[in-house]
Formats: sequence, structure tokens, C-alpha cells
Amino acid sequence: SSPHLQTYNERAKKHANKAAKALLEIMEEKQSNLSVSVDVTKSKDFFDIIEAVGPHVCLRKTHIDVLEDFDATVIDRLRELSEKHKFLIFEDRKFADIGSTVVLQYSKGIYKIADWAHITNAHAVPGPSIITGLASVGIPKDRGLILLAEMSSKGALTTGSYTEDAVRMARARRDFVIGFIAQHRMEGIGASDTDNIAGEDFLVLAPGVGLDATGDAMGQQYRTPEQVVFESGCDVIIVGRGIYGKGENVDAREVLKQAQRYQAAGWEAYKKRVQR
Ligand code: 5BU
Repeated sequence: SSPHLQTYNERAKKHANKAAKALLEIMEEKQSNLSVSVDVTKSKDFFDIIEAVGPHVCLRKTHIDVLEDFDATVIDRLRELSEKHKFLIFEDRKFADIGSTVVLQYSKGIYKIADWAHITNAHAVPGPSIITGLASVGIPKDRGLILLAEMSSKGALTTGSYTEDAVRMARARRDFVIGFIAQHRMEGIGASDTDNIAGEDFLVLAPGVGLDATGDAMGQQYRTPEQVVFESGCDVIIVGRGIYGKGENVDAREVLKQAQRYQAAGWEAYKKRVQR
């Protein structure tokens, strides 16, 4: 049956990519398809949020370049917390350049993303060479790549044939591309009769999730975990401000409460999906 009707556990057993397998196993074990997106500028707030939500998330998403007081100890601590609380690390880097440039951006510079991020993502716009470049760094480290097939923002150009082409690019590199940022399940999209899509299992990570708001003032659009996971068949809900609000002077108890609320909503929607 199609992957979105199988349990995360069943999918974990079959997945060939280690990062995808580990993520699916953690989701089942922690009963969480919640990824927190920690977009704050001070490392104290950053770690206060991560400590509070750690036990409740399968994945923690960063924009590491927004931290104003970044240094190498941030990565050490992030790694420790990822092992302590069992979550994977996703750097939402949205690579978008030619192969040889993304090799450098992924492995070098201040952040050395490939050293610590189990998962990162890329735009499909440069074509397959972006995957070739990132794979040359990521495959030896057992990393996984997510392609941006659909964005959550109003007026996004990631629709129709662009989305189909992104899925085709992923299909050609299933060893490294483990899924998509998208708003719907994607398996089989854009496939021709001759494509071998049996066994295709793309994880769909959906940003733009909120229980209390329908958007922000800058074009973000929110849907509920029920809509995203049950109706649209996505696998992971990505929640930022819905959990920590402004993200300043973090109230750990409130953050914990919201994380538990999103975890429960995401898991309930998943249970309903795989039981039907
Ligand atoms: P929010 O606070 O839940 O709105 O944060 C959403 C996060 O997901 C934020 O880090 C965005 O950069 C990220 N995001 C998104 O919102 N929509 C997209 O299509 C992609 C990423 Br790709």
C-alpha cells in the first residue's frame, strides 16, 4: 500500500537511507511527528526552547545563520541534546546554487552544516546538479536531503510542473533525497508508466502549521495538524511560533505545554490516517 497508509515503523524497516530510517524510528518510539523550528537569535533562548521541547519532538529544525552569538560550542551542545532527547537535526539551509558551490556551502565556512545536520534541504531550481553536489558530501556521512517541492507562503511559485519536476529529480536520487518540503503527499507524482515507483517512500515535511492562527503578516499560511497529516498525507509537522511565540525570554512551561499540544494533535491525525 502507499507509504502514507503504512505506519512509521513499517516504513522505517524498509527505508534504505539511514537518516530517513532513524527519523521514522524516532517518530514511532517517541510517538511524535512534531518538528520544532527554533528561529530565535540568542543562543540562550534557542537552548531554553530545545530543552523544553526535546522529549516531544522527532526533529529540530534550525536556521543556524540567524543566531547572533553563534560559536562552535553551539554545535557541541546541539549534538549533546540531540543524543540526550533523541531527535535528529535539520538545517533549513535551502541550498540553491550550482553543484560545486553547494559542496562548499554544505561542508565549509563557519557552519560546516554537513558535520552536524542529519538532514538539510535544497531548492530544485538549479536542476539535478545541485543534488549531485550535495550528495558528494552528504552520502559518505549518511545524511539525507529534502527537496522543496511546495512552499507554504502565499503566492509561492512552487506549483504544477515545477513540483512534478522536483519529484522527478528526487526519484532519480532516492539514495540521498529522502523527501520533500511540501503541503501534500508526493509519491507517484509526475511518474510515467515506465518509472519504477514501487517501494518509493518520500517523507513529506510540512511547514506552515498552526492551531491558533491562519497566517502571519508576511504571507505565511497555516493549516492544522489534522489538515496536514490526515487530509493531505504529510508525515512531519513543522511548528515554530505556534510553540514559542516571539521566542524572547522564553517561558519554558508555556513552550512545553504548546509542544505537548502539537505533539498530541499531530499523533492523533497520524493514528487516524493509518487506521482507516
Ligand atoms: P513558523 O513560525 O511556524 O511560521 O515557522 C515556519 C518555519 O518553516 C520557518 O523557519 C520557515 O523558514 C520555514 N519554512 C516555511 O515556513 N515554509 C516553507 O515553505 C519552507 C520553510 Br521551505
